Amino acid sequence: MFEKVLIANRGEIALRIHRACKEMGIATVAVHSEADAQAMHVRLADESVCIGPAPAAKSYLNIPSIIAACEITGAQAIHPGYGFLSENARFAEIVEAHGYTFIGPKAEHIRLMGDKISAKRAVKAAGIPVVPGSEGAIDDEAEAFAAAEEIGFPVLIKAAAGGGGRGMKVALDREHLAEAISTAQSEAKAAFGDGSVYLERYLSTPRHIEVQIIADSFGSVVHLGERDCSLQRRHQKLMEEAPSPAIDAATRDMIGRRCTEAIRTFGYLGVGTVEFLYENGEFFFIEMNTRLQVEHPVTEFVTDIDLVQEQIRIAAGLPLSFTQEEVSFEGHSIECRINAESPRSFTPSPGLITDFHAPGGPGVRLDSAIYAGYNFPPYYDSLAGKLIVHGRDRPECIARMKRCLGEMVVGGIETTIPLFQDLLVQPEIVAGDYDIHWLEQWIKAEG
Ligand code: MV4
Repeated sequence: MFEKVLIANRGEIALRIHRACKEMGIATVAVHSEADAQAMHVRLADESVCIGPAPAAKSYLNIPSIIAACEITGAQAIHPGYGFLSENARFAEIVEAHGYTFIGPKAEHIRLMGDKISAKRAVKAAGIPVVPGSEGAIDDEAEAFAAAEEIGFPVLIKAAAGGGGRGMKVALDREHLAEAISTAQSEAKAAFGDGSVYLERYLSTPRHIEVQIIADSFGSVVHLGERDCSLQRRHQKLMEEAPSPAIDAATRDMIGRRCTEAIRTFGYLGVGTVEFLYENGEFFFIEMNTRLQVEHPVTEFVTDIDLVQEQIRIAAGLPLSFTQEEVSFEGHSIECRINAESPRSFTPSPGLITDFHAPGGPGVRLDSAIYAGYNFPPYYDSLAGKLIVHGRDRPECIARMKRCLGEMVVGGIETTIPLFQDLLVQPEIVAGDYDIHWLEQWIKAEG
């Protein structure tokens, strides 16, 4: 096992990784920007290294600085968290070339899944159901029209290098296809340096269901069930839950098996998330994420598995500490993302946190790096914390979340806490009856 791990991230996820390391007897190295000298991840780590100025491009994305921090401190492995360098295949290769271990999947799989066209081709060949669409990239208008006629309108044009909703265009009919394709291609070229696009049938009212998988270097691949991440605004998830209110045990077992069988054929290593749209009882693959995700705690609550400790074990060449047969799903879990934002306009609200009180009690977890007296910086994302609760069933879970939101105090800045208090009494939320558009429509209607 590693003796020292460098955490190439900040905020709540840096604390999450630090906690896993300490419980495994591993020393931690924090890296930080000049703006983050007072950040909690720096205070908790055993050692810290300043890696550059406030802008992420000069610090948390600064690969030479991070490698140098490893050399200076003698860390043996790097955990990238999520965001920043976590899905950068080149970074994973550089880490390994310098003799350190990248705590994550192999560079080849990060690269394969980073290109949405190659990802879709690979998972389809491995037996996972995908959204009907073009076979690969669209090169010219004739190809686009032929594919769209077969798929049927409306069609969605997606960028191969996009993902997470970036670089998508809807074409409602034939008349708008050519223009939508050329706009999508030039926008993709400008944004990602790769103008490749592909076509898919547009699913109008799906849910976003994602399956957590985990694989070790001995060929064990296990699924940990699904999360429902349909409640999002502008491709930013706000509330997630496990299990999905729309999925029963037999369906979970079916899609979970399809995912593990596919991932086994790849020789994949570490944690991964297979993302689906789910509509009228059918799953359609959209993307695979090759990182630990923000919403992983809801899976940890219902499975009682520590995903970060398992990631570290896998990277150290140890086997998974459980088999598929040993995984069971207990109760229900919900996560609310407490963002430093206005709860209505979602404008960022950085600044001095004057008061802070954490909710607690049975089945409650708060993953956060804020504290009273902390100046929440304007340079990074607005996630101030994740409030995650577990209950015996969904009603108990909702009641517990409401109770916790009422206890929690974050003074001096605006947060999304009041938004969740309004949301959790809506009949559709109470009933679990929502799709990927529900939240934005509700926000619009609420004004
Ligand atoms: C789609 C879709 C409808 N049909 N693909 C957006 C994020 C990216 N991961 C894929 N996305 C979508 N792909 C087809 N063929 C609708 C979306 C989508 C969406 C997906 C998941 C969660 C929220 C969403 C919000 C708007 C659109």
